[in-house]
Amino acid sequence: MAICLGATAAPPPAPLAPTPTPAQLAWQEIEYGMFCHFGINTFHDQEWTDGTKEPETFNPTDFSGRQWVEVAKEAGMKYLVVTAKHHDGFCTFPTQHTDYGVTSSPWRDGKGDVVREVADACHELGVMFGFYLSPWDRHEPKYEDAKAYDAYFRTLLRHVITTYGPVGEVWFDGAGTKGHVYDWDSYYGLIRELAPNALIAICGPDIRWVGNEDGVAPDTLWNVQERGGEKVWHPAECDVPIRKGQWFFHTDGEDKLRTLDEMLDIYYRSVGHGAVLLLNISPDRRGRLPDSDVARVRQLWAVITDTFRTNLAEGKPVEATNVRGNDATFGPDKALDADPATYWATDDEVTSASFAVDLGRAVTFNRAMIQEQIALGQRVEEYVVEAWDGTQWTEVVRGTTIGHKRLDRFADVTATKVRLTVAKSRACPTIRAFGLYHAKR
Ligand code: FUL
Repeated sequence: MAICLGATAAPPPAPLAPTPTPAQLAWQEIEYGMFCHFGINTFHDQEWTDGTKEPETFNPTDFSGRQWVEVAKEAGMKYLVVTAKHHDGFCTFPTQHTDYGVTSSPWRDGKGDVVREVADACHELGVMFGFYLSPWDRHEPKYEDAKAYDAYFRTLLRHVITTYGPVGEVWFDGAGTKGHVYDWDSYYGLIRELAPNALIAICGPDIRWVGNEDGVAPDTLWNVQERGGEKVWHPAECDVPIRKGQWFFHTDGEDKLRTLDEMLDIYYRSVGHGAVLLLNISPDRRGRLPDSDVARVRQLWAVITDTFRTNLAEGKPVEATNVRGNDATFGPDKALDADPATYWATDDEVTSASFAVDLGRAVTFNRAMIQEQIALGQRVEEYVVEAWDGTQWTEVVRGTTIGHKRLDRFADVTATKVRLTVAKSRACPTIRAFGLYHAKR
């Protein structure tokens, strides 16, 4: 059925609560970041040291935090999270509050500062800066006294935020903390006071852990979660090391480096499932990202940009079974333009609807991309993509949630028309983008 669009102005759909905060929305938009685990462990071939390794052993030979950020930027990553302190308690930034850190090391005569160089490069190159500060501390004697440790931890938090900000993300790891009671609310309160736009991740209210270290989000992924009987927007981050099982550098780790195909699979199953990907690359004993890992992330980004360069559906004629208020503002062509602000929407009572794109000729594709306008809340529960083979519609792919972005992979399909159906939705769908692509890999 074709819809004749009138000139009446329809109001936009009411947001479906809960919705993301502006900071969450901006973070979901950037999709992809770099994690860097670097500290005393780097020099001991260990994932976790116990807080007794001598600070003298920390001595990178050719440190460049800037190189990390440059690689991140070149390889499509829009934020970087650096370990300011891991479970061993070793501070990679100078502080008078402990002598267990870079100041006691021979590196740059005790005047080096990992976090400074990374943060400065981030700010200069426009990469969002984030830091990891481990609550669990195996070195600090105050750890035995929960209250005293809370005060120590807040002091470090305050120092890092005020010295190196603006901060986009604070990463609180839950590992090792069983049995210890932290005054989380006081940590959150301090962050909100000093860095109101910073997102608190993992053990925190703004970003949730996806639940594994494989870089994979489940097929059905809701941003909305139940927390203490309340529905909240709590988007998922997929943190994964590029070398299997190794967050820190190991001298024999090169054979653990994931292949390009494995990395592509991770990308499609994290970003492509509506989550954010935080990919760890461990700086080596030089204090630089290993050449092989750098080559891998560059390859990955080259394939991604090549694949998604040309949207074969962009600007094509399209008809929908329903358009909100018959208003062109919400027409299905709004899902086929490159404008992130516009979207196709239906009338409030219509929670199942389709649009069909006329490709004008037989076009071959093997990837589909769908985005919801999540500023208005996450809605779609089931969708179908079908192709017209000249006689009938055949299903190409069927899925559940979409969220910020859904990417689907399938074998080559050649069709003259393609149809997107939202089969089930929690409220009228708001589809921001739809794309078809032909990937070579
Ligand atoms: C885990 C930690 O124990 C690992 O060492 C690493 O920091 C990873 C990101 O989180 O819980």
